[in-house]
Amino acid sequence: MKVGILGLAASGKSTLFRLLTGQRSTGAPARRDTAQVGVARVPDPRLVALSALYEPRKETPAAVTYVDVPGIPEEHRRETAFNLPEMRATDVLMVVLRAFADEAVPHPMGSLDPLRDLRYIEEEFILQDQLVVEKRLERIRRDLAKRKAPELVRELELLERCLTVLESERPLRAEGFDAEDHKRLRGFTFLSLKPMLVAVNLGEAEIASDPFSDECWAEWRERPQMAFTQVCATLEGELAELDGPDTAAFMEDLGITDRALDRVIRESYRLLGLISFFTVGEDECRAWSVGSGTPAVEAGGVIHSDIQRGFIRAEVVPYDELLGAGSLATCRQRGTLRLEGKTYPVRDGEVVHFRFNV
Ligand SMILES: Nc1nc2c(ncn2[C@@H]2O[C@H](COP(=O)(O)OP(=O)(O)O)[C@@H](O)[C@H]2O)c(=O)[nH]1
Ligand SMILES: [Mg+2]
Repeated sequence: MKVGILGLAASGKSTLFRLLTGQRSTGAPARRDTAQVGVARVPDPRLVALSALYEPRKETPAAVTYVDVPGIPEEHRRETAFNLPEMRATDVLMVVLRAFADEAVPHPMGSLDPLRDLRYIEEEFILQDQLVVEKRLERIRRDLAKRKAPELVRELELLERCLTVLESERPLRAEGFDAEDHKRLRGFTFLSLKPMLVAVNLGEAEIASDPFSDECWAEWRERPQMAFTQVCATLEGELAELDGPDTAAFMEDLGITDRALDRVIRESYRLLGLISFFTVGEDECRAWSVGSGTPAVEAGGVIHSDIQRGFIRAEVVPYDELLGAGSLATCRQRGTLRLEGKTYPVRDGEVVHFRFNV
């Protein structure tokens, strides 16, 4: 599961990518030929609390993988890198919109207007998808003229529905396809079908402002499969240089209560459709990622294929019950530790202990 970072040139994508994935800036602007891939740890106070209880040798949070596009040469700055195979292979798109002013860094459109940039980017997604659909439809019609395959007819109908949506300038993510349709559409890697996280990159003077308060954002904020957040890349960079008590003091001075990067990572995780369950012990306390509704036996398989193969039972307790009780043994006594079978859908925030036998 990956999040692709997209946006116009000089919106702060690479800067945010480095900050999210904990890579130090080299100072030089990144102008690489290949997409960069990096991993961010998902901040989770529940895991921190469980670790405080168990004092394990190792604490392992969940992770989100980010992909940054290569630098775009000057002459192609308006033709964004949206169509790179690395971007198509992602599950969520994080669109970075520039709202910071800096005369030393020219904006490719000549002025600051995050909503205009978002509209432009969304139009680009829709256009790219439309090209893919039209090409495939042409092919299907040609094949159908030769032989009437029911599978092809179904695909034709689905793609015609997609075309109607795209021609009315709407993204596919808003269309509400069912699971079956999603499965059929997956291979096309449509850009406008991917959930979208909009991250407005603010200037330092604006950090306390809400860039989405204007009326013109209202309609966007109601759209499905989207999330909106703001961040100030330079400020997050400064925070990353500090540690411990310095950070807290600095944040207090600025009047900010939470790290924008944490918010970005958490929203990314949510849009990826992932939930966390925990395993605990003196060796390791760990958050594991599964899709919402994943049956216990498959959740066990995420940890080890042996657990899936030899699954007997899952012992399950919500993390806050465990924190209140102090140990799994006490939960067992209190009757809050439940025994669940293979098909039990694991829920966010549950501590799970798998019993298996191979
Ligand atoms: N003032 C200011 N400059 C920024 C901010 N974010 C990025 N930049 C600068 O803008 C330039 C382009 O940033 P970069 O991350 O490479 O943009 P990309 O082309 O979207 O990957 C760099 O010189 C950054 O230092 C910000 O929040 N404030
Ligand atoms: Mg870049």
